[in-house]
Amino acid sequence: MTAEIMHSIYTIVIFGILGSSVVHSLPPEQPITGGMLYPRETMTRDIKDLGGIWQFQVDLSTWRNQSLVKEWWKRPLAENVDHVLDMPVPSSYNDITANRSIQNFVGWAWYETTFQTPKHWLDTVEGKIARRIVLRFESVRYYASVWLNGMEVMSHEGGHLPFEAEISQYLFAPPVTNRLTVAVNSTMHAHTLPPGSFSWEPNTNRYPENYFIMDPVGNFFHYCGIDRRVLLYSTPLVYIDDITVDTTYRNISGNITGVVNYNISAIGTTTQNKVYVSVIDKSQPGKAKVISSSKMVKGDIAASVEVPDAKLWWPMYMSNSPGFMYTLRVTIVDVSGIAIYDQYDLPIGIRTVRVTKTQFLINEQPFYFHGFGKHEDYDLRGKAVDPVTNLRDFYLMKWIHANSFRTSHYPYAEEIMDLADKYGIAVIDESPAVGLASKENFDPVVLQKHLKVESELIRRDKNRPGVVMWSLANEASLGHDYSTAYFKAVFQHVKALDKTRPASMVLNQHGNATFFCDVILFNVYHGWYNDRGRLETVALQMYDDMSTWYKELQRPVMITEYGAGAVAGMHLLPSFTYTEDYQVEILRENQKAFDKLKAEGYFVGEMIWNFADFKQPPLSDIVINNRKGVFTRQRDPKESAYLVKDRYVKLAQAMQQSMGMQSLQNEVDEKLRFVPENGVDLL
Ligand code: BDP
Repeated sequence: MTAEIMHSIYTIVIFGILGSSVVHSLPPEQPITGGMLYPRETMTRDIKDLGGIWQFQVDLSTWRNQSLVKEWWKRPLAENVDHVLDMPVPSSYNDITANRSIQNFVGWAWYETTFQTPKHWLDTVEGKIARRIVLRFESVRYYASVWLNGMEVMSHEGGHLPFEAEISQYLFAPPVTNRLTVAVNSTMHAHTLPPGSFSWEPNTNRYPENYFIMDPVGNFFHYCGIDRRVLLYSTPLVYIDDITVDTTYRNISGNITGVVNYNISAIGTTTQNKVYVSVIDKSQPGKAKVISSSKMVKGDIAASVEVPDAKLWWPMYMSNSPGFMYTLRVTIVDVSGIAIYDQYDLPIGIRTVRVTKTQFLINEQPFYFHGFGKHEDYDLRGKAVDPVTNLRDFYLMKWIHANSFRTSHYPYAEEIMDLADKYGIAVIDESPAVGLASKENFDPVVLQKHLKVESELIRRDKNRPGVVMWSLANEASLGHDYSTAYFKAVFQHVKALDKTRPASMVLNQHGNATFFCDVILFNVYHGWYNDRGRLETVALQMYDDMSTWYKELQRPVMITEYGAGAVAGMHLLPSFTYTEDYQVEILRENQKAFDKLKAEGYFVGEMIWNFADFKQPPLSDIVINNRKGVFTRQRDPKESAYLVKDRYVKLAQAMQQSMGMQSLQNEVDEKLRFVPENGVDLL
């Protein structure tokens, strides 16, 4: 299906839903082309961050369409509305003001900023601008249309993933100021990813006139807006467009030779250009190890480079230098080898991943996941990340001795993924396909969006050693032929795009589509969503579930969500739901089952739901947040954090021992605070 058709479908759907008879021509959605390498500064590339305080206003007109009818992008926002608000970018817009209609806003929200183009970006050679200038959004949730100086530039559907366009032709030269306008729409419905529901309430005795209700799927708050960085960057006109790396190694009597296979596509090159590729070991400043290869190119090259005495990328607790990263430096030069056209530094790790019937192998060694399902969710900022929270989360993961997390329920910011690579934290990288339930959610229109999202995600994260598995969906309904056909197509697509990683989806039920999963990832809340309060059933039921999965499908099995809500500071003896005591007991009962399953040899990991409390939509059974975090939303530990730390230290230690490393034993006594009781073992 072409981008134009997809775009017109979207246009009809979204305006159909909002009841407008006016169908507008929005800028066409960008097809999946180009590499969209993460903007990194090098000697040939520079970046201008457009973050800061932008102008903002929402279109509260009855049909939410007056901003489009009146073409707000044609004039400064302040000329279209009574007053404009200030809004930080990046940030979700919901929790910044004191205004409920902004917190829950559904429809078009308008952002505007101004900037000057750096003068040297516009230098010309033979009358033509000599640089390529790109405008990039790291994520806008959910639908974005972008205009520069009143001219349409691009649109993009789907949050959490980057999109960009070349904008040289729309720019004004300094001192004239450029005006950047972004319209964001957060309407979710049966054909968005994730889906939502949308209904009009015609009974004016009970609802205000023209009242609609939009409920997104899931119990995480529907944060919207420009929630990641907005960057302008420039490259030369001859430039490196994409790099795909796949690594392996030879191990001859402990002597490791890394093999880095690469595919590079360059734009604007001719046979007068050469590409140099080097692998740089930055851990040895001053005497960086550089292994190079070079080729004549025009367009794409595929080749490989060998790294003698290679240091492999390992997750935490499998090596004394976990997360070891090399730099793959790609340089385009002229035929003399002297004049540099473009240079890009890609961080890479050398490692392999493979699954057997019973094991998850990293560098051919069994890996046991012990970590968390997370959310991008923070006070005030909603889904916008910042370096402070990012690092706090990684320090906490280190403190608690986790070795992994899942990007539940959507792709996380690249800044987070960078830290996972660097610290040796294994990531299950999830798409935003959470909660596909009704037949409509499996419609061909949604399938096309799902395939596109997977393409965008793999394009973004394919080179990350920390990403060890793809999760294609969370808790989809699987009981129908149409859902089997749907997932067959999504799995085939992902497997064709990436042959180096296992692919799976997170399950909460059995069904034919489970057959496509390389690893069984299962969510279940014994003692919470079923048999609530009956602690003595938890370990038995968890063991029964997971061993049944293995018997049925004969492949590695892991738990991706289990847990219980606990309000920090609330205690009762005996424990009761929502106390910290009950959460501790639920986790401990589940963990008894995990120990037994692990001993049986096919159980490959455990992830708690959730790392931290997170904001929910208004729900009846809890105050404000989902309280299943072992940390509060402000990242302070609950009692359960000490239980988990006790367990994860021991799991880390077992992993070190299996790798023949010096164990953490000497640290353990000092680190543990929570000593489990000697209860009756029900297994
Ligand atoms: C699981 C969902 C997760 C929820 C969790 C819960 O995958 O998104 O937050 O339940 O209810 O089923 O806490």
